[in-house]
Amino acid sequence: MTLTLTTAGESHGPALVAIVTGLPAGLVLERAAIEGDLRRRQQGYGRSPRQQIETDEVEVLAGLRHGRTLGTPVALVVRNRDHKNWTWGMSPWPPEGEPEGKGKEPVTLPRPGHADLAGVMKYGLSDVRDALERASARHTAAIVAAGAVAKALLGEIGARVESTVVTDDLEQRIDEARAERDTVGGVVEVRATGVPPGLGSYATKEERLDARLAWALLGTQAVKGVEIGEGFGLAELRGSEAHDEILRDEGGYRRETNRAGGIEAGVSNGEEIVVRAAMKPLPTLMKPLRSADLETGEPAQALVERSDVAAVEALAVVAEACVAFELARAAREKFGGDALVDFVAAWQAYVERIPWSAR
Ligand code: EPS
Repeated sequence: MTLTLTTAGESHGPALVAIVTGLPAGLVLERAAIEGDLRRRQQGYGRSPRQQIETDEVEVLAGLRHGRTLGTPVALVVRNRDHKNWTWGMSPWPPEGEPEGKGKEPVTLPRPGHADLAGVMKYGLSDVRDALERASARHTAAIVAAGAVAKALLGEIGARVESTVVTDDLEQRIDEARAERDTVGGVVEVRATGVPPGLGSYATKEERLDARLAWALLGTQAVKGVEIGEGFGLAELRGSEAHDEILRDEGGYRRETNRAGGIEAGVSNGEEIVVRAAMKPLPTLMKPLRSADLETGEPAQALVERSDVAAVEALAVVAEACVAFELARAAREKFGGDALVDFVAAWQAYVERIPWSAR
């Protein structure tokens, strides 16, 4: 039994879609919890005026009845309110009869750092819009909706996932960048408590929990680096300084330090899971970098259009969703169960067997 997530949707298309399979039957989902996370993702200092257009809400098309999962695929939809301005430009069918609107003129000035140039070459496109629409971080709304579902499942076994921005003086850096018509990135941290030892496995690469978290985070727009626990800092330390000594008391095994970030050999060790992700500065610049026109081959400046100065606070919420989804997936693999009660009973029997108390 595993959890899967498939998403579809373009930034200015009609909607984003997330389909989650593998949830047990009987899990209570709350609209307010999902929409609360969608709103959190939209907030944050430095976002673009696009966020004044969008007020993300979730629609559930399948898998839920009266607020409880049926054990069948759950289909979540987040509509793009901005689509009303793009009904011609992003029409799924030839836009005959649609009033002309945004997206009519092909984009031919690829932005360094975005999917634009690699996308047109890879897919044989002539309009950069055909690449950028799916590559857009608007997609992360679907990830956050699915992450909220994963958090509901984790809550049933006492696990909780939170995130924060760890870059200092972010607002000041954003103000400075905005004044210079530039963008900034930053670093976010996700912490998960109450995660039992034994999620993931050292048996194969695919099962390693750290690899799965890194995969999920690096698969997110603008993320260029991931570290677990002390991460890159561990490379500077001696072994005697780097590892978390094992202590035992009446509560079970515990550590006084957590440099491993709660994962050893690809397996959760019962300590808090600590993961950081580094976000590059956003590539749509008001003061564009050099590029080349796709039609003429002539030197040109990259596309300039509405953009965020920073979306680091949004990334924190997205990273939280990614980590929650991967932890929930690993928990489904470990505890199974078609009904939520079976899943919870398997977790309970396991944590009673092992000398561990939640942290
Ligand atoms: C994005 C560009 C901007 C962002 C968008 C991601 O969109 P637009 O071009 O419509 O102004 O606002 O992010 C979102 C819409 C969102 O909800 O996060 C990009 O190119 O990645």
